[in-house]
Amino acid sequence: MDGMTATPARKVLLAAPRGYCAGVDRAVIAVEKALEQYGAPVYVRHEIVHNKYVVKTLEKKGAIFVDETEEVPEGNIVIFSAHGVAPVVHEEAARGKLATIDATCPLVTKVHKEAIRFAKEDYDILLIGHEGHEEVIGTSGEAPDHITLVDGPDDVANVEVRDPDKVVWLSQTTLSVDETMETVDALKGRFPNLLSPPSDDICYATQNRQIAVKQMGAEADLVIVVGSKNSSNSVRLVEVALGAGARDAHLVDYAEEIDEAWLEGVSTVGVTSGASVPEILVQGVLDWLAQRGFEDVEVVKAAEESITFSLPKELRRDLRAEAATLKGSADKATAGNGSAEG
Ligand code: 2E7
Ligand code: F3S
Repeated sequence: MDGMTATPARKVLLAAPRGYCAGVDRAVIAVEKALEQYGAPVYVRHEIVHNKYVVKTLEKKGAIFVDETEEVPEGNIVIFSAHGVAPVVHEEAARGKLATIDATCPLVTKVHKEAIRFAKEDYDILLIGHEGHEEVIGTSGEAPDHITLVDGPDDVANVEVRDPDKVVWLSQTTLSVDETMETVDALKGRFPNLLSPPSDDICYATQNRQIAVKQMGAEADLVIVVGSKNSSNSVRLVEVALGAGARDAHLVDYAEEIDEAWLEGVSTVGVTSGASVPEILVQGVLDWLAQRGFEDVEVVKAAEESITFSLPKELRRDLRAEAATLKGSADKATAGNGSAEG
């Protein structure tokens, strides 16, 4: 021994899978294709996915993001985000003479269909999810009279149902798997005959990203999750990392947001990204870490993903012509009204 303290080896554990899921890929390509085929502007209701960089990049290409369908001028094209919309939003678009492209993730559509079916069978549906999240608003809108939101295990005590023997639970697709099971257990404590959904509502991408971050969280001193603050699945990855034993975990949109102080005493950094995050942003974080001695990158592989979704079928139609016809018929009706009055 020479009496010197050796610096512990610095390494990065890189989660796989991470980043884009099939639903995000489809939604982002849908906006790009709409811009290519129909030309700018193309309106998008809500952030197409919850990622600042994606939204900014699409804005530069001519997409205009709006909070409400009513903000879109008549005779235009509007795209609905990957998180899904309530039926009233489709009605608003029809009233507003808009041609629509529905970029709702097919796995969200599946949950909407489950909600419609159980409502028809007159079940009380307990939708486990986060209040105010776009996906929950959309799903609840399918059967508002039958759906009650349950926002985590602490909310279970507040749930009221018409018939405790005719209750089913469904969930948002991006929840923490473990916390959802806690909520379901608590619900079963109150409603022993609670029915479960026919298949998992928490999607494959959410589950796989959580499994991977759990594996690395057990080993990492610090976990950096790339994702935006309003991205439910990305926020869950931070929580899962901490729950798995990581000493520290943070959510960042860009490498520039990493605080040098987080690296104090750290030898192993875990890196992952939410389902709405382009890989270029993860690369930025890896470059930032490499510049600080974290050059050694080891991939922690939890699952293979090969699922893809076909693009929204509306992209095969001439939506500019359809939107113009809708506007034309609205203009004619207005002119007709005008001359009758005059
Ligand atoms: C749609 C759905 O856009 P995201 O960050 O959304 P979340 O729901 O996590 O805030 O991620 C992709 C995505 C996930 N779920 C899109 Cl329903
Ligand atoms: Fe769909 Fe899951 Fe992605 S619901 S948009 S595949 S995170």
